[in-house]
Amino acid sequence: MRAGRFITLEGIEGAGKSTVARIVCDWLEARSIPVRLTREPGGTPLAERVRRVVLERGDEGLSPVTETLLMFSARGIHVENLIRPSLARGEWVVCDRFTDATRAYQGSGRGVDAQWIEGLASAVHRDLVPDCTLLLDLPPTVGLARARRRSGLAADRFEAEAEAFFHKVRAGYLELARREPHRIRVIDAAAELVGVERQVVHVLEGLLEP
Ligand code: Z5A
Repeated sequence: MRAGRFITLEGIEGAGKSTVARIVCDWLEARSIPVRLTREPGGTPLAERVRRVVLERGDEGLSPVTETLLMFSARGIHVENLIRPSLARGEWVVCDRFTDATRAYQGSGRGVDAQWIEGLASAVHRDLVPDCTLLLDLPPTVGLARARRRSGLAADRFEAEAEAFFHKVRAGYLELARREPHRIRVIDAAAELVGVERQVVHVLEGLLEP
């Protein structure tokens, strides 16, 4: 059986990843392609427990380095128990965030050393690299307004960050896309949903070409 493909979605808060993830899955299912939708941090019961720890706004501090380690702990659990087995069964895995999020949020956003992050990435998931990453790009003002309309007041530690933080994260993502243009496809996510969908379908059609 042909191994499945690994598609990830990235972007700042409120970029529309969850919405687009659903569109991607529906498009693949309509073509009888087996697909597994998942997310990070989380994706399995144990990794979802780590998600709660890392996102919760508690009294205790969490340094950028510790936050990075928690992201990779959740990722290790997720890769071993869900992502690799699904790909081996021939399923396409559609994952809402993966290691590019750590590069952008902890690396560019929080200033964690990029080489150290790469070392952790190769220790945790070695050769596993997404076949395609859809980077939903939009100005932080637009993303944050969408996210706040949806969920009201800031609920987790990231949603509580100031807009300046998301400018750094966005710049980090765009730099990753500049370095890996074949893998990371930039989608104009400030467009109306129908326009976003058109761009995404164009990329998916390219993936199915022999
Ligand atoms: N994080 C990290 O720091 N390091 C890591 O390694 C990983 C994660 C893996 C949780 O992620 C946090 O973890 C995240 C980064 C950090 N925090 N932040 N920021 P998450 O992905 O679970 O949470 P999120 O980024 O906060 O996602 P979100 O707010 O749920 O946004 P979204 O999934 O990108 O957007 P959405 O829910 O699809 O859409 C938001 C709203 O906009 C919704 O009402 C939609 O109906 C609407 N929408 C969507 N598209 C459009 C368009 N095109 N036009 C108009 N309205 C739209």
